[in-house]
Amino acid sequence: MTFELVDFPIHGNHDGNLIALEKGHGLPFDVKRVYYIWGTRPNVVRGKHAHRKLEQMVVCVSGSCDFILDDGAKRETVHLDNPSKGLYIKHNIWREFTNFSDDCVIMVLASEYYDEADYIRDYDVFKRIKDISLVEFSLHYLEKSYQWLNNAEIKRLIASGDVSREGQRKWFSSLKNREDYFIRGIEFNGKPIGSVGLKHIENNRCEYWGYIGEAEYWGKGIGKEVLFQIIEYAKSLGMKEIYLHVLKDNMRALSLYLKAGFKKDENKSDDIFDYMFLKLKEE
Ligand code: T46
Repeated sequence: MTFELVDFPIHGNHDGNLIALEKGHGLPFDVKRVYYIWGTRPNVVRGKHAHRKLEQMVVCVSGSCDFILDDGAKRETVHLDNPSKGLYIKHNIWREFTNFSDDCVIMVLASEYYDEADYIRDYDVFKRIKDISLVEFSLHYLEKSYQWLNNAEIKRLIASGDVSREGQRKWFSSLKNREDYFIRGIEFNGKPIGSVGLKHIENNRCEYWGYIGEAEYWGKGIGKEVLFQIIEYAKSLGMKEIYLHVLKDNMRALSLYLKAGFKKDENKSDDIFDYMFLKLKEE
């Protein structure tokens, strides 16, 4: 199912109806924002996006409209014409809505504050994100990373030192005992393409690192999605700041970090790297 249709309990009173929504009673999340949509011409198609994190409860409080929902594999249309029903849309669902009656008023209860960075407005990117998974960094990834980190271009871009199999093995077996370190393999459509993680996890701060080792996957927006997921993970650990360093001429990475909200640390600089940080907002 790409959606859930929730029946709200109606409290009749004074010969009329009343519906009350609160977390646990009709609503599966805390509401941070409410917005209304009305006065849309019948054939306009709104939406055309998915959300990375946002969950919403959509209520057509007057009139009617159609929601088209797509999880990347399946497309379903829901006709909304009843204020006692809520359309619960989780994250990572593409939505379009149209066929508005003249008296259509849609009320949306949202789990997050408005954030344009949460929108995925390109359908191809939406589909691509579905193919990305962060998976256990297994021995298979260790072997892959040996190849990636011995590739001259990657070695240069992430300024990594020499990697020996012996050193790698020692490092790998130390991972299970480390609480200051987090590592995942990046998988695209089942294929290992890179590695990402957090290090120096201490005092509510940590350092982001990551690379896509398979060059054919560069420039496809995968790094952005991976970064987004790791930022969310860092928030879930209670981190207040993520920092990183990036080669001054790694323009692609620099632009990605700036877009994600990282700022250059003007107090720290050398000829090789830019140092950047991102303050994480309290949830
Ligand atoms: C969704 C569907 C059901 C804000 O400034 N704050 C807000 O909270 C919202 C929702 C929108 N805006 C601004 C952003 C745009 O400049 O309002 C303008 C129209 O927004 P948008 O083009 O995203 O509108 P819809 O109707 O296509 O989509 C909206 C929600 O954005 C979206 O989250 O799921 O309704």
